[in-house]
Amino acid sequence: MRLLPGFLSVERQRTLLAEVRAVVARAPLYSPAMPRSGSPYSVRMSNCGSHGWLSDRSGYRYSETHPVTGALWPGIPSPILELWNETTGVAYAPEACLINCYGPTARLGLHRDQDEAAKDAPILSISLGDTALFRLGGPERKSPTRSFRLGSGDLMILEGPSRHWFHGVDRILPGTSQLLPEGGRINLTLRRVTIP
Ligand code: MD6
Ligand code: FE
Repeated sequence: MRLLPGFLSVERQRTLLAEVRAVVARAPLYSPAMPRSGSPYSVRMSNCGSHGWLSDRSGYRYSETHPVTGALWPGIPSPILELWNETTGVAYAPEACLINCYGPTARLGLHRDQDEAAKDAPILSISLGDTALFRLGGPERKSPTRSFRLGSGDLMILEGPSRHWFHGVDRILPGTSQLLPEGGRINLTLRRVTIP
């Protein structure tokens, strides 16, 4: 795992936020449902890129289209693509950018990201807004975990073995950032889906 705390200047965070707002204007945040149970996540989601990650009663998958509007996802904005090129060290482009939006009480359970055919490609995480208490474990659900804060402008790259480690968001710390006037946290995860 590679943590790049404070990688983004406030100016760069604002640029990314404006790009995310423009994406969400075309591809609105929706409330995904858990496989089988259909219970809703506390996190709202959207995507940009040729592939968008979805969760619903029938399972997890990548789709070219928004589950509510049926429209193709907007492209990944160039300031976001540039961050991938600056930090990951891989020559291929990302295909999916999952947008996770947290209110003050939202959380994300321990999981692994395993729906990508490009299973060893790095995942770049970009945090904006309120600080998250992030938990990173190991290769098995029962592996020991440690938790640390992800604040606005921090980047994290899961690569190598850590690409397959369990992780989640225990909670967010309301009022820790001024970036989002409405409060809360936005996390972007950039992924390669198909084998490069
Ligand atoms: C989040 N992040 O920070 C959730 N997944 O809101 C993730 O689930 C995640 O940060 C894969 C790689 C990096 C991540
Ligand atoms: Fe994840």
